[in-house]
Amino acid sequence: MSETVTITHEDGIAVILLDNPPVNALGHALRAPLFAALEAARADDAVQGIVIACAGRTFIAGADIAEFGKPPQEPSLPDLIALLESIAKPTVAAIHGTALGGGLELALGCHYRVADKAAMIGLPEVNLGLIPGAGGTVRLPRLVGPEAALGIIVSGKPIGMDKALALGAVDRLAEGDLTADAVAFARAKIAEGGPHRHIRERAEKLAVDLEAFDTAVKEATKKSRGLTAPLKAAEAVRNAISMTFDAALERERELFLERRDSEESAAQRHLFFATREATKVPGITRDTKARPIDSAAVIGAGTMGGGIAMALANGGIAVKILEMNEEALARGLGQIDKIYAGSVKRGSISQAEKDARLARISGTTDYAALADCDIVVEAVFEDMGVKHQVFGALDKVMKPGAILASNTSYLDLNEIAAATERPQDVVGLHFFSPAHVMRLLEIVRGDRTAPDVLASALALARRIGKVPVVVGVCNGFVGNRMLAARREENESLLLSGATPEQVDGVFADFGWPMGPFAMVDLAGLDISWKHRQSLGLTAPIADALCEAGRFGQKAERGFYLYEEGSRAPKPDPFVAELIAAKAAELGVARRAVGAEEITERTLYPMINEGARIIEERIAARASDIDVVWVNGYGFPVAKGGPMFWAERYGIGKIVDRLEYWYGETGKEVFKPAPILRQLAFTGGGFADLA
Ligand code: 3H9
Repeated sequence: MSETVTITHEDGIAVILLDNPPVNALGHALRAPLFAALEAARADDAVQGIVIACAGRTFIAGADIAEFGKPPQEPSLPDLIALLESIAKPTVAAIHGTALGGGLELALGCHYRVADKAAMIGLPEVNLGLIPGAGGTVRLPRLVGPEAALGIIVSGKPIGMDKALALGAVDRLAEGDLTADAVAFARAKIAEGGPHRHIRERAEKLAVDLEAFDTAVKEATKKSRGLTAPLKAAEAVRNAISMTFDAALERERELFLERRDSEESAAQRHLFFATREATKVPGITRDTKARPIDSAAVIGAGTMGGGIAMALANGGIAVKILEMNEEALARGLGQIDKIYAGSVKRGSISQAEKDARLARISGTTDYAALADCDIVVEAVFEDMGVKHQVFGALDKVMKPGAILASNTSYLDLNEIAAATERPQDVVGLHFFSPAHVMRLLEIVRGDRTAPDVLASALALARRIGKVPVVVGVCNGFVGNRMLAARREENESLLLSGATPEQVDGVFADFGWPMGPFAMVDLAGLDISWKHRQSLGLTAPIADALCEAGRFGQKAERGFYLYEEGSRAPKPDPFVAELIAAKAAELGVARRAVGAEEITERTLYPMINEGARIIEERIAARASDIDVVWVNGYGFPVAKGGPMFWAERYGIGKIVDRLEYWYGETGKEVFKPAPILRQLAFTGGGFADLA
């Protein structure tokens, strides 16, 4: 008996109840007493069977992630499972909530699994840069077959009980009270008299064709995005077929320890906690009650407005889209229909699901029709005058207490809020394009945004499956402001002697899905051209490309050439000549530019801007910036985000090089932010700043 583990005896069955809130993670505080309880039950002749169940909202959700990176404490999870396998009397895991990672592995150490109908099981270790390390890759293939196990382990996605039962991963879905059902199940198994086989004794499902399995591995690991864990997880599952049980188990452990100690896993674990930390917002407590949101309106049916409407409808919210006229509205609604039809065609949603989502979306051209909506999200042209008109109109018609949100990507939210008599109800909801796909949501907190409006925005994000980060008001907020800093040297790098393909290559080597020039080509050069013109800015190379009609992919030429129907960028001698001519015109001497210089002049200014963002409290913490960049801008997951990467790489080294480039160019982007200088001096990390 301990604070976290209790044993009760029910007529020959020992019920071991684990209680380690919030998710019964298998930290040492749970493992040690559980080990003792299992030993006691094994030794007790009065005990004929054992049920392991959990209190609270879930069965064990895995190993305690916070323990990785700290000195290990015995008993380990594999020790616990080995102990379970030494028990001959029937052992039953009673699963509710989510049995994940080490939680499922523990359940696989039992003879049987009884589950609640709404439970989910999975091995999500790859999402943390790990592989299952307590027998999951060896036992699950024996239970459900190697291909099914491969799918579950490499995707890291939990499965529901329909699938789990069909695969044989669980033996029974409970009727009524889960623990009582599991106890009754144990009794029935005792009455049957066995044999009670542990999974290690079941090898029937391993008789598969290895060649076919290897083909399945290729398919399953196709989308690994350069991450190592999915590949290693697949290797471990293959070992379960090709090696003896114990040899495969031993190799799994080695692979797990390798992954656990890798930078990749450290980065992904950082992101796991960072994502959760980002929802803890200064000034908002558990008592801050969110306003109910059942209906929404979106102003504008363009790409952004349509995407936002779909994101909301996908989350089960009824949405009205407002457009200026019937024609624009019909175009927007037609586009939404087309996108959903594409999803049906690809098999990602059913026709019935498409119909249900579309049924939630309606259109109007009349502001008065929006009056009853709980929230309205404006997604019109990025112009303060236009925003003022829209918010002025909304202020007149929306019911009291409705949340007025703007999807602006860089404008001053306080100025937008000033167009209304209710600035406390105004908030920024900066979605990323395509809004129904991209997971990031920057929630912009204005000077007067009410705490319950922020709490509502956070709850809404959760409901529609977005990753929210609350940011303060400044030009471009966190993401676009840092992007501007990253971009600042693009043109001068080219003028100095680098080529677009060389710069993009350095980005690819770092792990970015796309370099800055390929990205501009994709987004369209005309868009940034218009933006520059509105601010009276110029960019000699990009402006010249635009003047030559090279607007990027859509024109089949931009910084690169694109063959008809292809998205593969090809270097273009025309661009090389244009760059050389511009350099000559501007008197810039051309020289060889190395990969290091490219990194220093793109990534370092971005990190420097991130530090300023922390200084100005636009972001509450450095890890919020990492969440923004990984989820919204393709920063490589394996590197944990710009601020995490900077800290691991060495802030001192970065500051030295920023100083150097500041000395060379005098440009503000290189002037090290005071907190970077401070951390370089003290050797501390961003977390020490708080
Ligand atoms: C593993 O098992 C390795 C083994 O194969 C081998 C070992 C040898 N540890 O997400 P929530 C915290 S690897 C520590 O907001 P939800 C979380 O940080 C593990 N802490 O709730 C948060 O704390 P706070 C494999 C954990 O209802 C609080 O619990 N398992 C862990 O939206 C609530 O979490 C996984 O990868 C943990 N394992 O979702 C599962 N899990 O309140 C990871 C959660 O202070 N967990 N916390 O911010 C999840 O996917 C979700 O948390 C879960 C609940 C679905 C369980």
